[in-house]
Amino acid sequence: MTLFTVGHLRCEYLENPLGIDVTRPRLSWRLFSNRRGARQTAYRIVAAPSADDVAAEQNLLWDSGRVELDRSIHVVYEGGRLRSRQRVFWRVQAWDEHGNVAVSPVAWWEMGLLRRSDWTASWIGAPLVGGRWTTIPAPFLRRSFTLDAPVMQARLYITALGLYECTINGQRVGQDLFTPGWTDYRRRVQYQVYDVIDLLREGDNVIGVILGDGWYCGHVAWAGRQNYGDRPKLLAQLMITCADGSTQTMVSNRSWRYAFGPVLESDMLHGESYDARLEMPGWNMPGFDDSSWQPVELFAAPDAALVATRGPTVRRHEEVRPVGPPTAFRSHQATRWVFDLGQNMVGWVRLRVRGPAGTTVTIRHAEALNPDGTIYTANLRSARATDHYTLRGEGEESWEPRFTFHGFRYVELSGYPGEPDIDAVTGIVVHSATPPTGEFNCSDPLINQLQHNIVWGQKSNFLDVPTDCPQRDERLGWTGDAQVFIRTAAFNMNVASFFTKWTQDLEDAQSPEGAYPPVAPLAGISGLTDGGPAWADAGIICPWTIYLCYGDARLLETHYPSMQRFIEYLERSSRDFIRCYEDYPGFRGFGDWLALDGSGKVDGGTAKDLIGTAFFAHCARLMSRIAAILGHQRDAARYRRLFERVRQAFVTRYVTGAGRVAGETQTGYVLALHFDLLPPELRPAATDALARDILARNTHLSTGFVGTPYLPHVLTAAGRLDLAYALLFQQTWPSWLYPVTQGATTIWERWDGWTHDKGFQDPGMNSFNHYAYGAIGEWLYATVAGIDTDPEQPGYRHLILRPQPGGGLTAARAALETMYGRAVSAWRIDNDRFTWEVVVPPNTTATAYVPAPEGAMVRESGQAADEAEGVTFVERNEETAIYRLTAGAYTFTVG
Ligand code: RAM
Repeated sequence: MTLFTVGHLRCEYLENPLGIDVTRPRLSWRLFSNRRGARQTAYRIVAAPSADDVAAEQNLLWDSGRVELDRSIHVVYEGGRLRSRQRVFWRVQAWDEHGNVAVSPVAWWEMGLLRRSDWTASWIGAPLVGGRWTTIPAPFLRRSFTLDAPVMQARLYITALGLYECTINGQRVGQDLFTPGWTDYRRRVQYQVYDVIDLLREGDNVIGVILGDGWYCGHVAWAGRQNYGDRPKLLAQLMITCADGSTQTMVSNRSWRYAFGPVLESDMLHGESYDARLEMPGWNMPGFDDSSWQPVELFAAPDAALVATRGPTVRRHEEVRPVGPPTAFRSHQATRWVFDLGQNMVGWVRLRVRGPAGTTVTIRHAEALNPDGTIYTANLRSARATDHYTLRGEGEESWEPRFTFHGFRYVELSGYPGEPDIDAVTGIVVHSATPPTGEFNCSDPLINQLQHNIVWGQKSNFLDVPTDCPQRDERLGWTGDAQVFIRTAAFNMNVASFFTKWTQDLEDAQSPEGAYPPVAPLAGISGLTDGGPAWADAGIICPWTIYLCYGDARLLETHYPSMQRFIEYLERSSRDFIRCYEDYPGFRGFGDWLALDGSGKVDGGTAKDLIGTAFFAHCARLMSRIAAILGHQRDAARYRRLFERVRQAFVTRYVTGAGRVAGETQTGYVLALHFDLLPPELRPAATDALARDILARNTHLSTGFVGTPYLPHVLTAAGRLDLAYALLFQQTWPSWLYPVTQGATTIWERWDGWTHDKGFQDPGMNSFNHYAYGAIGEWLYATVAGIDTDPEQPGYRHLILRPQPGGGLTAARAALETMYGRAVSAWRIDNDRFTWEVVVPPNTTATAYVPAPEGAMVRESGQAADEAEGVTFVERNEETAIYRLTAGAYTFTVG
């Protein structure tokens, strides 16, 4: 008998989360077994106030009893009502299909501060405010306090309007960056919770905080400063229990003092200036004389909800070293040293320098080089992206900024004393800590580089919110871009909690009329409240995608009323079901953004009303499915009817009897086909027209942000896999591989961001790190390698394993950490023999499509596939043999 174990316990996607405010948290676990057919038949969860209680099964807060279900994800806690600060320990027993039982290790979660009245701290800060375009130095805040007994338990509840970096007795609290994260601070402010017991000691202690402007009052996009408020403010509450049973709460209040120190300015877009001569050694340690510091100011609490952090915080990840020594550009003014890090990235550099006190080193950042090798910064627009470090003048100095980030591959130092060596600069990569889940590779090095670029586009733009780009004066949570990329993102990394947080930002940004905006969080950068077709629709597409990939029905439930308001808004604002009709008085959308379809327009030649109506139909249909999932059958029927009507309106308006779609653009055909808007008999003609257009352009796509993501899927579904691969392998622009052939290390915003003939595209809008076109990634995973979800059993409860080799590839492999465990699909072709290794995670099943021409023998681990354990023959057609698989590892061979 093979053993199985149960583990990987998660609460709301997180391992032992400290400080959540979900009052009915969901619990998930995994079964581990190599046995074919391993599955859960029953579970029992017990929860108690301590790990010992859980082990002894006493004082239970909840005993689910034995539940005869195979469910192992998102099981809702149904114990007693959870209080602020309560910690709950839990474990699960699981029974497998043979009746064996396994017991998990004990896990826990801890509640944050659930009521406003739990906060006794006050909002504090310094008096300087700066202006719309003028920055201020970062205030340093401190407070000392004494503990009369050893500490038993200590929690810090902390947030800011702006950014905070907190230390206790000189040691940094936690590893999170850019906390408390970006929300619409007028509505919602997140707080963080830390266990700080190891930082405290009996006797004198000091808590010290540096405040940064961040998104709250620093520059956001092109809007200047102070978009949410005038200056940074802190709210902190340290709650301590001592060994003698006494409790002490140390809060931010009038007794704190502030001073300005070495951080002269710090702005997310423009950079940080630091004068090490102004450091205040020991400022965050006991014994420091703060008599010259001033009492802080007190501020009224903002009229916003204080909520626990939902998403993963931003963390440091890898470090990147220059690929070689810097190139020197000497002039009479200064010598500029240009380093190449070899990778377009997001974060900052750690500077190493030695020299006289008062010397200022200027650090500039760029994504590209001019032909003469100097840095190209025109595409940063007004973002200065420049750090300054002024030396203390003592030995080797090492410095990193703390409240800014840059998007760059090249670093320019000027004012550097002497000649910098290669170690003068190290790139520090930061992004939201979304755990990596996916791997994709294949036999073609250019495609592997494309996958690399997609992943780096994701790392670079998942910085608390999904941004369009990380370098210029923009860096906004563009809804269209997020919608386009979310599915790919969910392959590469676990983005469930990242999007749980951001879909709330989206709802917070919904207009009173029901429209979703072009960017979330709202940042006051445009008067637009409606993002228009394919942008606003993120409000439905994103929660739906998280449901598909993680089985998260609660996210749908949470946003259901908001999504309903959106659909009603579309119904009201369309005319005869045509959305964004020609003389529509509101915003008609961004069109097929950045399509190079020969129309010469930035939004492509596909009519906005056509795009609008297609997405209206798509969202109505998704809503009908969502309503059914949530058990709202009447709504489901109503949205289904709505879908039918919009589809009818689409056909009447845009489709000829010969299957031509108005405007004859690729995107028009792609939307009509992908959203299933055409009468079945017209699909072949529409597919032919699409294929003809692609060939007429010498096998090039002409799609922009809207059409591109669906294009390969449409071709695959229509039996034109050959053409999908031909486009994938196309190396001249517009194509995915063109930037790769030009040495790109991330995804470009534009198909022609740089070309031999024209050089750089319009610097007004030319990012080299924009993930939207990286949406091809989902096709690589799902079609080339062959791992896909089944909407009927989401979260990879049932997997669709369907590799579709082509394009001359001889091998491809994908692996994916699903909620249930690791899935693998890896195929190779040698000497006409097809070998396919798959892994189906425990407690899941799969449908496997083995590419096998009629008559070819399909084997699994050497024997006839139909006879293999765990394999059930389903059906066969000319090209494929279809099997149903239980959990386990399999090796299929054909030929
Ligand atoms: C650009 C952004 C984004 C796009 C919008 C319409 O400014 O970079 O990618 O969604 O425009």
